Order: sequence, then structure tokens, then C-alpha cells
Amino acid sequence: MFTDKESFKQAYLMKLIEGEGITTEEATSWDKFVALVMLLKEKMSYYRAVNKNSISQGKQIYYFSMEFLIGKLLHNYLVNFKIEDLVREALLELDINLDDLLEQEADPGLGNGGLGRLAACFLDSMAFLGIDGHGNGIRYKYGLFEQKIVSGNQVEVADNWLKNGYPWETRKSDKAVIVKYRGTVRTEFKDGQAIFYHENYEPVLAVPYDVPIMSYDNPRYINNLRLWSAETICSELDLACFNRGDFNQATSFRSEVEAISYILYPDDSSRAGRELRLKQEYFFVAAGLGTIVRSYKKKNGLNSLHDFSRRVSVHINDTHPVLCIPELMRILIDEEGMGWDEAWNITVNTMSFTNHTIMPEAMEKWSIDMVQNLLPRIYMIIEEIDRRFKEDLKARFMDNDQVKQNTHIFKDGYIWMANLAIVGSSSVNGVAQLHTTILKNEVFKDYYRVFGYKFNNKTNGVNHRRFLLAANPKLSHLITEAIGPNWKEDAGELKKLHVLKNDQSFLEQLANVKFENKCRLAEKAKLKYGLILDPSSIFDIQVKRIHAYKRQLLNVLKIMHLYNKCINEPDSLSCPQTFIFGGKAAPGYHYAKTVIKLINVLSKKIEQDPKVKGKLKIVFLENFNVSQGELIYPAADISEQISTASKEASGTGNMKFMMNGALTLGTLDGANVEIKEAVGEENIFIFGLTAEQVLDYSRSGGYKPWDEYHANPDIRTCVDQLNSDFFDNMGEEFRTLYDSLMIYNDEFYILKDFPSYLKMHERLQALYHTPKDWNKISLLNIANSGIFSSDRTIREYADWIWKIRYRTVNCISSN
Ligand code: B1N
Repeated sequence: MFTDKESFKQAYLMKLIEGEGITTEEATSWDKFVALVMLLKEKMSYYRAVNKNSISQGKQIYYFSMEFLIGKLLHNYLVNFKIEDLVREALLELDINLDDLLEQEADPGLGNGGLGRLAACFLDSMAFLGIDGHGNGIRYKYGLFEQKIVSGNQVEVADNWLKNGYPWETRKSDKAVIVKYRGTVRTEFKDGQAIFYHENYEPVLAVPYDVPIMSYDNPRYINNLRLWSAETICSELDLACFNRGDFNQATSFRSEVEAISYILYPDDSSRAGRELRLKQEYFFVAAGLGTIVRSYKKKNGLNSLHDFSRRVSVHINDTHPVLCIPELMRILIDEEGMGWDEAWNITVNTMSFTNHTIMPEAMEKWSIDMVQNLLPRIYMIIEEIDRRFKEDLKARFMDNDQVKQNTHIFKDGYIWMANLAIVGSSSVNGVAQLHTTILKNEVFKDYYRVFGYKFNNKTNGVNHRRFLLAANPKLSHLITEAIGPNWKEDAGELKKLHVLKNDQSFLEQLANVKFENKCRLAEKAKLKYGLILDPSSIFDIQVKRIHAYKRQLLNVLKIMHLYNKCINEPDSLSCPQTFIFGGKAAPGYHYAKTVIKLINVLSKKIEQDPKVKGKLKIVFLENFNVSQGELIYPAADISEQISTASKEASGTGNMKFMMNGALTLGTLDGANVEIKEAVGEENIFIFGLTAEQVLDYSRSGGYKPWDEYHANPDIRTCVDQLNSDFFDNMGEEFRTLYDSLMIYNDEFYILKDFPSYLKMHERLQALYHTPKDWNKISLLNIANSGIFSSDRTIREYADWIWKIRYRTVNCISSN
């Protein structure tokens, strides 16, 4: 194990030779990258082997998620081991540039957006806090598509992230398991007891690939992210087909099986509803849970299952892994011979569930026929859960029509997965205060009456070590010089920055760091996309998935308004502004794709107009992903968090911008509400309807966008421009957007919020002219961002949901 530069160089050269049989001269950048990864993996295995002692008292947490958006690992792991400088210098002495190696790593796109990134932040925080917490998901061969912009349009390109291999993963062939689909269930009765046999099923081999998860300065806790890959079992049937020369049959079976882990569905906040998706969901649930139960028995003895829920927690990230509930029932009853009541008790106490959205189109439901056919035994168990739940309601005199209508698992020919999740878990949480309140009072209000004790809030958080410490080295350095290094382990320490809020020299340094980060982004944008950004303009940024409720269109209308104003009154813009957008649209989401087109067409129009040259610029950065985010968050002056109040469950980009010192321009939605509480209302720029007002309007069928249109000439001009030849010959194309506002009643209250949005944006522009005030607010945002570290979130999950201990701050500083 290396301890200094010299021993590192030796170990590294050995790795190159062992791995590829080559010297540094012969090795490609990829070889050199792989050798470094292998060396770090070895270091982690060493720690895992010698040092493991559990703080969480042996209780294992399994975080089941369809998505883990982990980002690149190498840089973060060097930071976590505190060896970045050592490695950089040592490599330089070998004539190798570390940055070249960092460039080699693929950014695994195994998630759509916030939900998948949250899962990755949680893995980091669990490792940091010394919790035995492991991820369980799918190793998609193709991650979320790569986005190209061609003539202003989004074009999707397959994300072949595994093409060179992924050196962080280790294939565990010996731990492969079989997952069973379709077939029939035969019931036998023995001593009055029903016994179930699943027969004639289609077997699929699930092979695990493990990725080590380590966190900052805590190599004793190396956790595991297990991703499952689907393979065919080379069965007799398969071979028989080949022998008969029926290659088509054999290969089609193979591709049908492999399709299960082939590609991530590119839907964010909506549901796919296809059989393949259901297959995927059962795939990683069955493979993961089967393995957990088996390893649990091995560790705790064959008769230990009665204690299962005291030693294991299974967390269900949104409804996608909700089949964990009937699957654990199946294992306990069919494989372990347990009675229903005990199995149910164990299952409910093992499971906890997080809801991430109230958007109706995201609520998962599966047609009864599909579940019955694909998962016959699981179907029977869900039916029985439903039957017993109804009986329970009746016994508690709660089975009135309204409760029945809103809580039954089976409804309108579908199985409602959120309902199954609530009935079968001991905890149901939302992801921000407002979101949880809406769950309790609106979406699940009848469940809240039945199971009030299950409902709780756990406001999201982000890994401040990835998004501040590693992504913003200059700011991190400045912070550490000012308040010492403890904030890296305890983000609450950032509060100590408060004393500097009137220190002009410090505030200037803060502004310089921001400027340098803007230059860094401008350089990359030039290098990668040939874009010219002016770092002395305001960087006003909205990066997130493109979705109607996130209201990128509201932002674009604002920019159109500024453009119009600039043309009519050339001196109206007090300082140059750059509006930066990034984000992918689901490939089948026409509206969202049209918004991308609009941004790009407007960008071109502004670019070509000499009257606004140097004053206004708008760019769309292609292919927003975790790595790009790490460049963007540190470079933002203004963070746009402008969803229709009540629609964004939490948002996490808002937190990443805040901790990097951006000022938030936003609605009282999701975690913005708590950002406001943390930073104080004078340090955040809030506009628009409140959630309550939105919900009130929606209950009475919406509002009248035409009233706003007629009352406000600014609105009228912009809206008319969408539907005219303002964008040379694009009128037809943008008609979808016009119609969404004027014909389909502006479902997301864009025009309603437009005037207050403009006003708040103007206030921000004015503020930019007094840098000392701006910088102070920026500092206060950083200083108050500590509670948005995912360490805080995970501590709350540990205290209230999983009921386990973790490393405390005292213990960290004494380490
Ligand atoms: O989860 C994030 C929140 O911060 C966001 O507000 C929320 O929109 C996001 C189906 C989803 N909710 N639902 C999804 C993703 C993929 C999919 O197939 C739904 N993503 C969110 C973290 O809590």
C-alpha cells in the first residue's frame, strides 16, 4: 500500500505492468486511467478487509433504486483519500497529467435527473456516516441518451458508456441468481396449509456488478453499489435451438432476456407503463432481495428470520422498486415456510418508502392482466394484501366510499403502486416540507387518516463534498482559509462564514472566485461547443430536465421581453446578461423538445442582432449531466428555480447552486421554501403564486390567461411573437407553446406569474450594480447552505426511519 509519492509511483508502475504488461511510454491515456483506478480499488479492498467495524450495530440498509446517477468517481475518490495533490505530483514526475486521466472516465448516465442523483448522494453520505448502506439497482448497458443539438433540435444518441469497459465495477459471476417470470402457480395443501409452486417459468440470470462506494476521509467504510445485469441461462432449450439450426429462435430469446438491462427508460416524472419496464422493476427487486435474505441467513443463522426487520432495512426509492413488498412476502412464505401474519409483520417493518412526486402522470399503475401474466405468484400476494387491507379498513369502521375509492390497491383495472407502497411500508416520506404537506392533505389524505403515523418529511440534500469541495476547489480553499477545514465533514460549520459578511476584502475574494469559475466555464464552452461567453456578464442559469411544470418557457418569455425592451429602449439593460440553459427532454415529449428549439432559435436571433450585441446572450449547453453540472453550479450568479408552486417535489439543483453562492430567483415551491427559511427572505428572490393559490385555482378549473394577456402589453407582445413570423417561419413550430398558454388554459400559470417574475428579475439586475450587497448575499447563501448537505438528510433517515446509529460529529473530529 502506498503512503508517499515514491511508494505511489512504484505501486502505480507495477499496476500498469500487471494490468497491461506495458510501460508508461507504451500505455495510452486509457491504460493509465485504468491502472490508477485499479490501484485505488486495491486500496479500498485493503481497508474493507482490515478495518471494518460497524457503527450501525450490524443493521444493514439497502437502498433500492431504479436509478443511480453516480457521476465520475476518480476525482472524488482522490479527494476522499486526500491524495489528489500527492497523486498529481507523482504522476507529473512520470510525465503523466492527471487531468488527462480524469477525462478518460465515462459519466455513467444511469439515471434521469434528481431522483437518481439523490440516490448517489445518499450512498456517499451513508459511507461517510459509517452506515452499512448499500445500493441495489440495474446495470443498464445504455444509460440515458446523449443529447446533441442539431439545427436547434434535440437529437438523441445512444450512450454506450461501457464501450471501453468500466474499471470501477467488479463482476461477481459466482453471486448470480435466477429471476423467474411468467409460468403458472400450482397450489397444494398439506396439513390444511397451502403451499405454492411456481412452475414452467422463464428463467433469467441476474449477474451482479459491484462498484465500491467510499466517502471523505473515512476509508474504513467502503460500501457497495450492486448493479444487476440480465443474461440468458444457456439452457437446454437454448442449446437445442442452436443444434437444430434455429438460430433465430435462440438469439431472439437471448435478446429478449438481455433487453431487461439494456436501456434506462428516459422518462423523468412520468411513467412508461410498458411490460419491459415492469420486467426491469421485478428484475432488480427479486435478484437483490433474494441475495439479501440468503446472506442474512448465512450471517445470522438459519432460524434468524424472525429478527430480520431489526437487522435489515429496505428503502424503496419511489414506487419503481415497490415489488420488494410482495417479493419479500413470497420469500418468507413460499421459501421459508412462514405464516402470513408473521411474514407481513416482518415485511412492513423492513420496508420504508419515499414518494418523489405528486404529478398524476408519474403515479405508477400496472394493468392487472400484465402483472397476472408476467408475475403470477406476486399477483396472488398483492391480491391477498389488498383483501386483508380492505378487511382491516372495515374493522376500523373506515371503509366509507371516499376512503375506499382513494386507498384501494386495485382500481379501474390497474394495480396502483403507491397504494401498495403505503400499505406495505412502515414509513412514507416526502422530500421537502411543502411536498409532504401536500401528500398528507391532498394526494394521500385518506391514507393519512388511516396511517397518519407512517407519514413524515425528509427534506432532500446533496453531497456537499462533490458539489462544493470537489467541484469548486477555489471556493473551498477560500472557505477553509477563513473557517478551517471542519466544514468538509460537518457542513453546518459553514455558518461560521457569517462573521465575514461585512468583511469587504473577503467579499472581494469571493467575487474573484466566482469570476474565475465563470472563466473556467467559458473556456470549456468554447473548447467543447465553440461558444463565446462573456464572464463579466451576469450568468443567469437554468439547468434541469425540460418539463412544462419547470417552466423553462417562462424564462424564455422573460428573455424575449428583455430583448424587445432592449430594441425599443437601447439603454434599458443596465448590465450584460448571459442566459444559460441545459437539460434533456424525454424523446417522446413534443412540448419539451419544442422548448429546446425555441431557446436555440431565440439564441440565434439575438446573436445575429447587432442592436443587442454585448448586452444579451442566450445559450443552450448540450448534454447536461453530472460532470457538466459540476462546472456550471460554481459559475452561476443567478439560479433559476421557477417551477409552478406545488409541482416540484423538492429540487436539488437549487441546493447545489446555493452552496456555490448563486442567488436564487424562484417560486415558493419544493425545497425553495426551506432555502428561504435558511437564508432569510431578504436574501432570496421569491415571486409568483403560492402553492395554496395554485391549488385553489386548480380546484376551480384554473384561471383565465386571456385576462392577463389583455391586461398586460408586455405579455401580449411576447405571446404574439410565439405565434407570428417573429421567428422567421417558425410560427407553426411554436404554435404548440402558444396553444398551451392561450388555448389549453396555461396549466402551469406562466402568464399569471410573468409580471412578478419580471419585477423580481429587475430587482436582481439592479442589485448587481452594488457588488458589496450582492457579494454579501452570496456569502450568506453559502453560509446557510449546510442543512442542505445529504449528511443531514441521511442522519434524519437513520434516526427516524432506519433507527440506526452513525458517526457523530464529535467522533469525526476526534478521528
Ligand atoms: O425527484 C427529486 C426531486 O428533487 C424532484 O423535485 C423530483 O421531480 C424528482 C419517474 C421520476 N420525481 N419523480 C421522478 C424519475 C424517473 C421516473 O421514471 C419519476 N423524479 C422526481 C429527488 O427527490
